Amino acid sequence: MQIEQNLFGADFRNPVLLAGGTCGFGEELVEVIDLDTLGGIVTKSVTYEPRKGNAAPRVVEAGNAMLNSVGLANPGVEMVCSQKIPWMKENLSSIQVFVSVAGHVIDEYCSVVKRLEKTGGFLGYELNLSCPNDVKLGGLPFALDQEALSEVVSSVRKLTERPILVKLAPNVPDIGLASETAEASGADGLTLINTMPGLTINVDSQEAELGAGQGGVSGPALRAVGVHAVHCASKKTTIPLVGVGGIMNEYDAIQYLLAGASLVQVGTATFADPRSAQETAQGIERFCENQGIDSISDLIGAYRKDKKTEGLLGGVD
Ligand code: RRO
Repeated sequence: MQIEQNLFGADFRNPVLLAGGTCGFGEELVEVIDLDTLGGIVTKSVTYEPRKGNAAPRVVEAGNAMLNSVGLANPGVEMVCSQKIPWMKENLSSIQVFVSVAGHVIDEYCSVVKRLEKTGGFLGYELNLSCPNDVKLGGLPFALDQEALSEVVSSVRKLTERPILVKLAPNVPDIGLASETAEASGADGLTLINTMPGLTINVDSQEAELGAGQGGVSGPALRAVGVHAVHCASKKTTIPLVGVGGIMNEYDAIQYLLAGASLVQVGTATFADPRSAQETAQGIERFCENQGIDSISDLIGAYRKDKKTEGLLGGVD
């Protein structure tokens, strides 16, 4: 049973990564899980200056979902280069690391990437163009504006030969179009999807439950949105897709693979059980063995090949 893949010029021992913003830089989790059992990790998004983040509470429950507004809290690129990357080099040398990059303006993305390029010691970048909680931005996240999306991706493309994943937002009119734009601008892969803007209100105080007011919805309630986004992107692009949103176990992950994702990320589930990603990876392997599937590549995009969905009702998605 072959669960390993070579993508972006690198070997992934299995298709499961920890999602950006849910595992820091790996240090907090190393005590609890064996990170070497994963395909890789995506770090917390890194900005040029350190950011304290938004007012507490930053996380609340929202039905079958979680609502967060962390507000991009991170130590800034200098500290990441001097402390976090050396730690990751030493402790995560056998898994693939993507550094997530965020910013208010295109120049900030470029400055962060230029600084990280000088340091090295990781595989590639995930450009976070879809954070719903960046209050100072004053405009739309880049992923919600085709022109801004294209400009930021092509600007960063000029600065690095490392693989660039572009993390897109669910709340766009046409995720297929956003995917095409990101690919045409130089993305090597797409991460679909970030959280969906949401709000919960305390009925006694009549105030928002989150300190920042609104936040981003993640967890099981987001899963079908994510699987659909991957499916739409897979019809419009040829680059590898990374599925994220509501993956709690191997069956959820396999839905993303069937829809066309080559890799998946586990995020919210890690908060409930730090071993979720590890167990999901083991579960995928077990599933394939039980089903007599020789290679993970037989699962990836298999939904598209399903004759039952072709030509029905004028093209059912
Ligand atoms: O830090 C956050 O509040 C945050 C980020 Br950067 C993101 O990309 N998605 C999200 O739900 N929260």
